[in-house]
Amino acid sequence: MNNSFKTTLLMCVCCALFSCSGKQGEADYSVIPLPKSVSLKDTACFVLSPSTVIASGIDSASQANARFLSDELYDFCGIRAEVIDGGNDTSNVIIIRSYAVDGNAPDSAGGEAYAIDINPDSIVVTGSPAGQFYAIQTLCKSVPAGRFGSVSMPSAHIADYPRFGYRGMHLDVARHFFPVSFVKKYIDIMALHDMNALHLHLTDDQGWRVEIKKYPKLTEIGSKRSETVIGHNSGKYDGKPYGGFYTQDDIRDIVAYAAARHIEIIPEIDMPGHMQAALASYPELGCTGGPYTVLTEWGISKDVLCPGNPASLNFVTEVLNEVMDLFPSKYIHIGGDECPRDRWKECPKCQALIAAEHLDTVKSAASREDALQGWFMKYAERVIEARGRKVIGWDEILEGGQADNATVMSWRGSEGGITAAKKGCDVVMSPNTACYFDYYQTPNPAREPLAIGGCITVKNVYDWDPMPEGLKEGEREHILGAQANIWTEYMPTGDHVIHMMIPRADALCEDQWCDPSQKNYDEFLKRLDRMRALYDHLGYTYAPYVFNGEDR
Ligand code: TNX
Repeated sequence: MNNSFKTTLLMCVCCALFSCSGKQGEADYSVIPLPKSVSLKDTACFVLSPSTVIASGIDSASQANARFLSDELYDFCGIRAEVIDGGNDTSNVIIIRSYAVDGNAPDSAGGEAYAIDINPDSIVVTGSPAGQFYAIQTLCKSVPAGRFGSVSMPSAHIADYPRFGYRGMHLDVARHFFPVSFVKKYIDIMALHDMNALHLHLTDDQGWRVEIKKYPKLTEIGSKRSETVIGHNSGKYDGKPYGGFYTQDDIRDIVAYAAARHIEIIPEIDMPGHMQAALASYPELGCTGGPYTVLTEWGISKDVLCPGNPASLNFVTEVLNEVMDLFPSKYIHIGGDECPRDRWKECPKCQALIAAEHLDTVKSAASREDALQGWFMKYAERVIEARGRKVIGWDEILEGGQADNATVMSWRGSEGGITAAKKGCDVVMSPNTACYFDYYQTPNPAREPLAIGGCITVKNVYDWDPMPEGLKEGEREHILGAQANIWTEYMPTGDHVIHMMIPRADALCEDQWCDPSQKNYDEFLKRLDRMRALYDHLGYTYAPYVFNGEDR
């Protein structure tokens, strides 16, 4: 620390001491994710106290952000700064400005850039609505966690923008169901990490979790299973009926809550595999006609949707249209993963479709049933594109050689993503080598709650670069960003999900937001200590391993 900065700090502490009562704190702008640039100034600090006011612009977005800042500051450090809409106070004020008012926009990265100018009398936040929101997160993470009477904030200029435009987390609400209140908590944690996409895995063999008005049995029957296997498919069952689903009102509530935090919800209806809960509800949609039951153990079911049956295609059209009515997202996820071909090989209807569509001659497919999967994904793609939306799917979506407008989520390592980017498809990197937060977090599973297997430590996540090696210019632009997945076979409670999410999400968000040149694991761990204090304060059930040296 240089001398003039020490003097500044001393002045700040004195200001804080004389200006208010209660515990004094000090802000530190080394937050997670680390901003691109922080230039400290030689002037005195801004003192945040209950007499600080927040003045928003006249637009509703900056007014909403101003309120958000007021509430979050209060939750984090106990100081309530009052909001004045369109206010123009000249001292002890935090001003939230949109580009239009400022006229001096920072270089915008997908409209998510922001600047914060901290001076003794004022803090000026500038950005688009999303940029302001990330600025607010930075300010709130910079204050100390706890209950303070005042916080001195060193004068500085902060300028920041994300490396990637897609910064996601996924949540599997099918294997276990989580109430709306928990999904909101998950969104809060994502917002705190400057993420902008929540991929909700809404359907699977073990449960269908979203109300579809045209197909009421999907939730009447498909949202319930009779019991759940114990452990890793031990053959023993708990004997307890399990179920749950989101009504369409619940979904609208979740979507609005996320949108207010600049997070888009991307719904996934997994097809044509992982469909057994739907087949249990409507057995005619499967090749054998059933009967089927909602699966009570984990793994991959051979019973999948029968594309040879026109009723199945109608089902896909109608379900996707209701889903698109509910979710305004640019992307609709149609799964495409882990679809065994066994039933299709023996199904006269599927074989007739293969013949009628000449799928036995598709050269880019390894088998006629692979071509059928490709044909089916293309069908779903047309339903989605008819509404001006874009398809996203797991990397198997490339296998049939047909869904060529799709954005690919590369999960089986990075290969699928590399192949897709070379073909000119957009890609979200989510490899199971760095982004599977359902894996253990230490090399010693005995100290952890039961998980699926594997090992992905905080350091593994931090050391990963979403930009795969070996891509040329023009191909690299197709890498939209990164996402971690939380598959919940072994996570029956929300607290358990958070244990798997934090602090790996801290490492992930620096992969998503920061340039590789900014990253340094030891420095990150120091920043993480301050996040930990915040998690303690907020009562989050994070994993302790990296803090105890148990992750090696
Ligand atoms: C693979 S990733 C799956 C999921 C499982 C997960 C467990 C993907 C597209 N499919 O169905 O839950 O592994 O790690």
